[in-house]
Amino acid sequence: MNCRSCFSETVPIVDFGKMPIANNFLKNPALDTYRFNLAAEFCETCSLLQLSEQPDPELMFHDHYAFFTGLSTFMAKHFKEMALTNLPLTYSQDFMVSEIGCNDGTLLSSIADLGIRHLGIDPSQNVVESARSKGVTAEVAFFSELTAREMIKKYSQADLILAANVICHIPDINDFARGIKTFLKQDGKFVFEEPYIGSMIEKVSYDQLYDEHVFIFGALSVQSIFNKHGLTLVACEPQVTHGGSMRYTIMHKDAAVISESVGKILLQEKELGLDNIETYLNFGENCAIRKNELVQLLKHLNQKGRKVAGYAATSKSTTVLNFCNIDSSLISYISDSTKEKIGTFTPGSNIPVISHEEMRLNPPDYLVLFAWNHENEILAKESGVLDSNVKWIRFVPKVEIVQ
Ligand code: JHZ
Repeated sequence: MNCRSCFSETVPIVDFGKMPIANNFLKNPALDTYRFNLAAEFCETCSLLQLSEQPDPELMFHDHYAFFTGLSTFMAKHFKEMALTNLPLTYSQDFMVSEIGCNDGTLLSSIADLGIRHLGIDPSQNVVESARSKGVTAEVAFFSELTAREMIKKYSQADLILAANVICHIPDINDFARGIKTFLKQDGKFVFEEPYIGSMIEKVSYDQLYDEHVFIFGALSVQSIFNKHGLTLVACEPQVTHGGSMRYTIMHKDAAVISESVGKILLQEKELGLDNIETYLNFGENCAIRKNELVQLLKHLNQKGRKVAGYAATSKSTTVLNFCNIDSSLISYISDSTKEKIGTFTPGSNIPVISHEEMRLNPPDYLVLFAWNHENEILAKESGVLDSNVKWIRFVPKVEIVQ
């Protein structure tokens, strides 16, 4: 295929096989018929890791999107910090903050509470309604250059544009970058954070790859994407969220003051081989090893008559369950806190999703931690509530029973 950013020929690195829509949690699994091939390719020219095929955006983002940002207390605090630390010390009355992919308004509500002009943009109607209920001004739209023009007409250009775990969902990345170029004031900042390619490679967290995540970025690829559009990377700040993320700050080239962090992270990425195809081919092989280790452990526990369930019906779990061919014979159910997911089945693998309360009433022997990225929050929350005999299984950064 050709790279979505620079159009060079890409190299296939891993193929996970047929996949359903990751967040298609349905009460009637017979209706879950759509499948696409989940595979990743690497562009040696601009170091961009990308899916070779992505379903139509409308199949993933709609009026019943099943993910709500605010369900993690840790993430809610993190986004408050992201919103507030990026505000300048002083700003005029017409200062405008926009968030692309505002979801349920968890981040923007901190801006709205300060009475600052703001605008959330998200393609999923139901989460936008949730944002509006928090006093957040939000529009239902996919962000693009055209959307940017429409938003400027209706509101204004933005001084600060924020996005978290969103840009990696947008396949037409050049149109997106043109949209930022248009929407961002001349001295404005675009700050976004995403799961980091270095962490995914290091931890073999292959479950970061699913339909919505068409890209996994690093500083090398981000710099290349925005440079083509008169914008530039001015800062990189590593984050602990989602198993390792990177926060990038982008400005118009003319206004940019570039921090030392950019050179430092770019150099680090080269030293780690994140611009080298061998690193990615090796990652592809490691995915197969991880799959085998998890399946062997689950089969072994099953043969010993142990009851195994899952904790958190994440989007990421759809990749793990389908790639590893795990169904309800190996994992009886998965418990989750999202009310929209309870009573449904996991896409493709048809494992029932129940509430954590129901799980705690009749707990299994083992719980596979599908939200491994929220391990600290979840283990702290469950200690003292969950039967202390229940053992946790993690599969990132390696497959093991947590001691
Ligand atoms: P979590 C989503 O991915 C989708 P997911 C999206 N594409 C993305 O990029 C990331 O978020 C940011 C459950 N849970 O955050 C609730 C509990 O049950 O890893 C959700 O179903 N108890 C936009 O889905 C799921 O986990 C808890 O205590 O992989 C969310 O998982 C917590 C913290 C979560 O994201």
